Amino acid sequence: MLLEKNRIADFNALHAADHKRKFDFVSSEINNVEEVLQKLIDFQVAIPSWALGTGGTRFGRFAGAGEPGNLEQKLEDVGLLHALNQSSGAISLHIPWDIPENYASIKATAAQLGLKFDAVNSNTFQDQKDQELSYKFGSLQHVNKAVRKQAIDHNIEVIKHGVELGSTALTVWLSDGSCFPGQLNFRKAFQNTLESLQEIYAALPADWKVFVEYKAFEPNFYSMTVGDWGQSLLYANKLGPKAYTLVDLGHHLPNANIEQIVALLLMEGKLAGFHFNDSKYGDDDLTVGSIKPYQLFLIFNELVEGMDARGMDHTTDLGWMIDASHNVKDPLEDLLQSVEAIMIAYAQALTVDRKKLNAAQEANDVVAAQEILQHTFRTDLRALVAEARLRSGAALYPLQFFRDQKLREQLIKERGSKTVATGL
Ligand code: AOS
Ligand code: ZN
Ligand code: ZN
Repeated sequence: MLLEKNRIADFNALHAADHKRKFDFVSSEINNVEEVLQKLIDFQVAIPSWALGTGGTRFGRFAGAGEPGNLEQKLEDVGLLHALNQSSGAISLHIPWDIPENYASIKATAAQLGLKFDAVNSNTFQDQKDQELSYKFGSLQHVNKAVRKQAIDHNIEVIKHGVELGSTALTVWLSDGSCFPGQLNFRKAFQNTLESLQEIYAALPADWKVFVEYKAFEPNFYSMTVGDWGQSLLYANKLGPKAYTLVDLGHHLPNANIEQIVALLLMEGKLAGFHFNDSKYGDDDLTVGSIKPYQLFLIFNELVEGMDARGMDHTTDLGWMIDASHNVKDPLEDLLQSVEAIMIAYAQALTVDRKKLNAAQEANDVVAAQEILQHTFRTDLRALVAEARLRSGAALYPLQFFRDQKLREQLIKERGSKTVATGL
């Protein structure tokens, strides 16, 4: 579906006066408003290709209508999101759920839509049709060297796809672990995984990174071989300078202090980036900011503080990705909400009075420190984020635009009502 530019301009014109009133009010409260706006305009979050179809649960899947049926259409969906918010200029592919057959044409489509290829994801947590050996008892950790080799080769294959498309990172998430005590020798599982990762690492092109994603539990429920940030950081440190720890917000035991983990990984120069989502109980993959928006803000607060302290570039030095998908929402609406939540948290973090916060910390003024953070968190910065969109040619209110313009209805007309996106 092609969206004519003037549709967005017309929509924005309709809402211009209302927006201006809100923006003038909020910008009068912020001293470095132009600088903040530029950072918001530059910031891009990658959309996972597997979130464009209605997600399933392990009990069932209720496919939506007008879902993308192939990679080309997935790119179109992300292109549409990007046209609406100008903040989703990248897609993260999952092999073999996405098999780029004709690189040149896929790249041309992406370029036309203003999209880059973010980290590519390997998949050794499922057996594929016609696969020789099974991953039932793990992949990179497997007791059988032949299974490990198959999983290593797959990862190297994924890197090759990524190279063709212009990606520069591989994300490895492993479901490896055990379900029962005694099933696994922890040390051997770790060593096997490390050796396997070393072979993958050796295949990385010079300008590539590998992101090691950890997860506390599921699908293995007794132990996970990359179960927490400590384990991931061990691997990353042993592997070398191209290896980093990836934080998926849903992959911690309940109540973990994720913002502190982020601060320390940044300090060590080992933070890869994020899989953003939200959760109430486990790896729920809910819409970003839907459950714990304050936590999201606190994470961004550490990110901005830590990245600025290290002189890092907010846009390029970390991988910003969403990993959420839902069963009851329209996937595109869900993703618009997620990106919006990320932008708001980022805007808030950029406007924290850091001098005052530092002073409060140095003086052990606990009350003042809390006031500073909560003052910012409770300031409504939605108009600031909308202004950034306006300036970059996006829609002031992407979700409203999506609904007003009946974009899903249009996709259903083009693709049909019985569609199932490939993926989970
Ligand atoms: C799984 O829980 C992880 O979040 C991975 O990032 C996974 O590859 C992704 O969710 C797609 O299944
Ligand atoms: Zn993830
Ligand atoms: Zn997950």
